[in-house]
Amino acid sequence: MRLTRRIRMHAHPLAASAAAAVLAVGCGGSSDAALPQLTAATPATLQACATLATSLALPDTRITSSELVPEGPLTLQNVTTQAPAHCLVKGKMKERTGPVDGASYAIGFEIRMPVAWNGRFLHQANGGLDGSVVTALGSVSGAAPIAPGLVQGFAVLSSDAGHGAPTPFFGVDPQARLDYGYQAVGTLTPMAKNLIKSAYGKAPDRSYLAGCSNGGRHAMVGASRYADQYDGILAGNPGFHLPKAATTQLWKAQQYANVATKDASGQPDLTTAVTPAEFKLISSKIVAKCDALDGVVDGQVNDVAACQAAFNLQTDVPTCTGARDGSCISSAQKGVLASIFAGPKNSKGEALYTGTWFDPGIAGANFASWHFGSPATRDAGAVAFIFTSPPSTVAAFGATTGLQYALNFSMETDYPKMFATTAQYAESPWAYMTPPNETDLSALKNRGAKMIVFHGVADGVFSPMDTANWMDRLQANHSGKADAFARLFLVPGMNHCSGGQATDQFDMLAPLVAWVEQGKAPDSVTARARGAGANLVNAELPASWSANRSRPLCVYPKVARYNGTGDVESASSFSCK
Ligand SMILES: [Ca+2]
Repeated sequence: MRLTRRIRMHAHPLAASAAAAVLAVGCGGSSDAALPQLTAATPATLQACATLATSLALPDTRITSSELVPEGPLTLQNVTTQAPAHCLVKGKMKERTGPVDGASYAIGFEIRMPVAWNGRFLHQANGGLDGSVVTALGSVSGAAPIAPGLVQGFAVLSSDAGHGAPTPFFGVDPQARLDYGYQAVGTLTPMAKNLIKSAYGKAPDRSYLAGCSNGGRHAMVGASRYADQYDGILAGNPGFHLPKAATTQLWKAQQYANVATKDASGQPDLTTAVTPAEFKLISSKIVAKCDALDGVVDGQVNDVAACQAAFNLQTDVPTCTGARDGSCISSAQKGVLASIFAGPKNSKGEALYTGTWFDPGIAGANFASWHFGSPATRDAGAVAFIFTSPPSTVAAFGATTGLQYALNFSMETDYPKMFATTAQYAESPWAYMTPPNETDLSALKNRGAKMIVFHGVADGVFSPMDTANWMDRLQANHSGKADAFARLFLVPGMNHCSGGQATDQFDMLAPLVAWVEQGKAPDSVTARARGAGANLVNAELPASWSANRSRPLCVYPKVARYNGTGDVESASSFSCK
């Protein structure tokens, strides 16, 4: 309902800017005549590689290796990509010993620079808690990208964001917190540009910052803090309000505990709160109510806003009269789910984070893992050490379980610690984790840079509604003309960065480059299902979908609607309206 109201509110300015964009694409000109048009990058060839390890003298930087990697297969996250010949440089910045825990810290990185370079720098921002240098392949957009950044010819940087393990304990170190929050990106960027200049004989013509999840957060923070350093920003399923999202995960655990089965020691097994069969049931009822709203019954719900108005958890899903057997949802479960989808509130009724949407993708395994597994295994430690000030101690945290930490976390007295500072921890978690002035991207806009954001509608941890709200506020703060430099694409059915019953394979990097360097503003991006024959098959696709179903992803708040004729499996039969 709220979304519908917002769309109406913005209908006029959005329609106007969309019309301008269509004109601009037709003319091949800029999407907004008032904004500068950045020139296109030009290719170059690698001039130096192995010698970089000894020849480079960059501030606060130790190059640990540099070697030429021949063209060949590169496997990352179960996907094998044929990578072009490239120079792989590894190193560390700002090596130091932490004053609190005495541990060794550094900003570890690698950069992969193709022999045949497109003239562009891609800063691959990584997910989760960081803490490992994920292979710098540039897989930053959608599930299992066919042509990641390195294959497209980018020089790609990846880092561990300032700590060497993907665990939350670095949060006791004040500087490691800041590096994770934003300073690693700021420290690495000039180093990477200098390194690229040494390798090719020229600095990158254009620079891009991209990632999903926490990587999407890095990208959104960069859009605010480092707008002078980047020409294009790509933020997927961004955790740009991560401290609120993580504490909400703990709150969810508290809600689910009310309807979960308890083990012999009295501890709730959260996975029993709503079973996979029960989520599938709810998903099927959402499909039944909402599928046709976009003009075609195809198992996909593109009109998210209309669906929120149409679907009613209480009346559209059968209420159990006896035992739970997968064919019904108990009244108590409905109460918990209604509360969780509405979002957390404290005892004063104040919203502590945004709620989320009902979407068929909530039946996805990834959605369930965020709701039931993550609070105890991931969010508890992250909140204890990184998102509250002062951080917990290893001894105190070790004295309890992750689940108990989650269940005992007070939304009244613990939640506000994300805004706290101490003499030792001088910036609050909220300050270092989130984009300052998040709805004022004037610096980015005014120099001709562009930003693309995408978000799966069935993300189990970061609310897509929160991201859409941000886009609404960005529009309002930029006189309804934010589409000239920032666009949001919702991905119906998609879970956190990938998965779910969705067309979740797409490339937004190339469209971002075309927008930045040629003024071709993207009105839609084609996405594909990963059925049989895909490079990484999505086992959750309904059997009724063709293996290579395609759909347009649309600029929010437009949605993909069936044209009334044409192959239902093809994106060409749909239009963004
Ligand atoms: Ca449909």
